[in-house]
Amino acid sequence: MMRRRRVLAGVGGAVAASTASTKKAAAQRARPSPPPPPGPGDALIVVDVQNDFIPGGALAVPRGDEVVPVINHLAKAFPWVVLTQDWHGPGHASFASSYPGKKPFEVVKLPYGNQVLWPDHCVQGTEGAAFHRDLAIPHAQLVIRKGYNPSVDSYSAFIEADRKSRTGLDAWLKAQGIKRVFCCGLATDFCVAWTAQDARKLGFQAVVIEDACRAIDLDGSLARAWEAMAKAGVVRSSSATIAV
Ligand code: VGL
Ligand code: ZN
Repeated sequence: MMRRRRVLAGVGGAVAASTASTKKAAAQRARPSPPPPPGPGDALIVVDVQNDFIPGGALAVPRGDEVVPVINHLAKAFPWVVLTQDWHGPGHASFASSYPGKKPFEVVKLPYGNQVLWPDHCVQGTEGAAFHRDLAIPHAQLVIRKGYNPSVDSYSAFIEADRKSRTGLDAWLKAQGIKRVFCCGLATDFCVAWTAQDARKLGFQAVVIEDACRAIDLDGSLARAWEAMAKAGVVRSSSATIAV
């Protein structure tokens, strides 16, 4: 019995070892290959790298400043670069200060659905709405401003929160023959996630460069955003996979 068990253990060990190596090979096969290098059909969308989303700003994203050098470098690989700018008027519908008794990060119901209320941020023409001073992408061709409709927010660079109004970005990208967008910037779980998902909805391939983003992560919003992006077919990638 003892002997038999020992033999079995020996066999089991061999099986375990071979299973481990098979598993390793399978993991290597299953590992998503890095996206092909950027070419003429690719655009980088740099989302909301604005002072108010940087530590010290009105709606600071933790470590938001760290994306700036990563994005500056990455942008050199892309023939097309779009910058987005959150651009609200004073008294905007997404500001807690617009509702007596409401505080930032509470949720209200607006005609188009639930709206998270934010501290006043990215008010048109203010220093908080300006791009981070170190953001350096001189070849960026387009700046898309969003959230300027007083009664409708817009996390997405494509479609406002009413899910109807368009910013025009879709048509511009298509006019340039762009088929794939790489998204980065602030914040991963709001404006980056919505932009990437709408890109898929509008027929583009979409990649999010994770280390070129930072998140707000409000009540699990980051995990939910990655789930939703995966479901929409957004590829999760890192700047290390993109040759500059
Ligand atoms: C954003 C909240 C409110 C963002 C913009 O850029 O992710 N988040 N406005
Ligand atoms: Zn905003």
